[in-house]
Amino acid sequence: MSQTTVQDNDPRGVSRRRFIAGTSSIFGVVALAGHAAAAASPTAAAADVITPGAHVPALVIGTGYGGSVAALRLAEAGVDVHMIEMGMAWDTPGPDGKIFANTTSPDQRSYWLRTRTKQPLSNFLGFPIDRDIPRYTGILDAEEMGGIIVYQGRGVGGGSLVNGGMAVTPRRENFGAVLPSVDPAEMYATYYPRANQGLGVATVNPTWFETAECYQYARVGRKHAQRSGFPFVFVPDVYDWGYMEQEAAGTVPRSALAGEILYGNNYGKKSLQKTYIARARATGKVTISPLHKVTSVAPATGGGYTVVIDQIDTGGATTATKTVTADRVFFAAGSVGTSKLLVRLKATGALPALNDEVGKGWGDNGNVMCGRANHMWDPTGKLQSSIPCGGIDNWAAGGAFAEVAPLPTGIETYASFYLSITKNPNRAQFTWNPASGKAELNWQTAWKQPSIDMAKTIFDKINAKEGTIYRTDLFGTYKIWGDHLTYHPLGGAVLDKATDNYGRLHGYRGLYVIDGALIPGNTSVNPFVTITALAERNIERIIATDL
Ligand code: FAE
Repeated sequence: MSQTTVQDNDPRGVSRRRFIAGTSSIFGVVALAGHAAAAASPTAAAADVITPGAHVPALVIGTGYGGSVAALRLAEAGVDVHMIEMGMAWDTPGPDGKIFANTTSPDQRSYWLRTRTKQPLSNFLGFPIDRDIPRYTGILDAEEMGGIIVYQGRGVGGGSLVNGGMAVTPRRENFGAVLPSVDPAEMYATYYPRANQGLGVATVNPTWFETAECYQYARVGRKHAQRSGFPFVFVPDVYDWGYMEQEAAGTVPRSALAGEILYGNNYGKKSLQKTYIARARATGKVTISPLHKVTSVAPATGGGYTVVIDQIDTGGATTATKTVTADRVFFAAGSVGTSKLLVRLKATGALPALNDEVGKGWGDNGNVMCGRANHMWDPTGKLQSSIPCGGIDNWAAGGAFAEVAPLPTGIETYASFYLSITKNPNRAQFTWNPASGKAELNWQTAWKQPSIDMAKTIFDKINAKEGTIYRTDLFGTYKIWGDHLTYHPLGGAVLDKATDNYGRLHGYRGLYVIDGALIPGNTSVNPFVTITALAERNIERIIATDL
């Protein structure tokens, strides 16, 4: 049963005028100290940074999909919003003239506070490919959570900075298992279309696809899928497909065709910085503090919440600790970030009335990777677009949806590579460990076995048909399955369990979850369109009834 006790912190006690009152005067211009000044934008970001003692009508923790939707819609409704983001602004070019590092040459910009890269594909031809890098607040976090490495984007834009942009709406017949308490009719009529439009989702031009050199790998993937009787589907993306065609024609600087993806994309991808966040900033009512990390949220005397924030430098050290107040707080720190915060705040007495569902229902979207070694007459191409555009749909029969993914090494590898999303039933839980002072996740590596079995329903059959074998050199020596990681963390503050059916946290009025933590572990396809659509649905209701 959900606990529904409500603490005496109802922001409805705060007058509507105060809630909607401007905050721009409160956010004075402060210079970022030390390294942070060089990392963040010297202009907009520095001017926006939150000051100690500030009062904020709506504070959003995190700038990924959920946070960006909340910020835009609140601002459009007249509410001043401040977004707190632990990562960098990613709006200033480095010494090479580019904002983001290339996948083939990782540098300090590539990883979040690591001294060595942690590449998802750790080996090539059996040899380890990780290398030393300077420790820095880089863009990709490879967070080691015991039995699994959870990859996440860090910076203004969250996961949209590092992801493949694959923007997939689940098949309607699968939606009931994805979000059982949500009416599919309203999602498919209103919120999925709104999300797709807001994100700028589109599909590759099928005519261009047939001859594009950079999609030879996808055409080989399609041929092999179809010869084994599996449907191949085009997968929409937020990449600017017209730009990619120009990249191929050699008329613009290359981005997808230069292998950019995991460490950011310098040109063609429509990350949130170019869509929701740009629109939110354009309202004049949204400000952002990069390199700021929320560490505590607790009821404030007199209503609203006290929020404690560490400002950090690009070495990860705290340079200032700021305490501010907010009438409403939106947790949008991503599935892992939101879950860890809530579990800690409940256990350590800051938010004791959160219910026992907090931390539960976490899943990895069934992610598992593998490669296949093709025959010499099936080359996959030296030039590969880093943006996948197709997948193999065996969800109904075998519980797997496999992206035909690139292996943009710049050389012919004769390899086909796949990221499968599977119907893995295992769910993990975050709990607070007072001894280590950390929220821990009890996922176990062996829990990936169902995912491997489901992916094999596709690839065993293709290998048998084609007379090919699995690659064993990409994740170690003689290791077929990339079963140690996920790109798609989901759950930990599940909708209608830890929260009500619109993301309002049980136990506290004015606290909301609005990110991937709401989704119970699996979306049957890549998750960000569903995260965005659910956020659109929930914020519409919250604005209509709570403000
Ligand atoms: P998210 O985008 O993770 O944003 C959370 C933000 O909160 C981050 O910017 C954090 O730095 C920040 N944060 C965390 N804790 C704090 C704190 N305490 N204080 C301040 N800020 C904090 O959350 N999905 C797809 O649908 N298609 C794809 O093609 C795809 N490819 C992917 C490839 C990679 C390599 C990765 C890592 C992910 C991929 N994903 C993909 C997953 C997708 O990016 C992810 O589901 C969403 O970004 C999650 O959105 P949220 O709003 O939940």
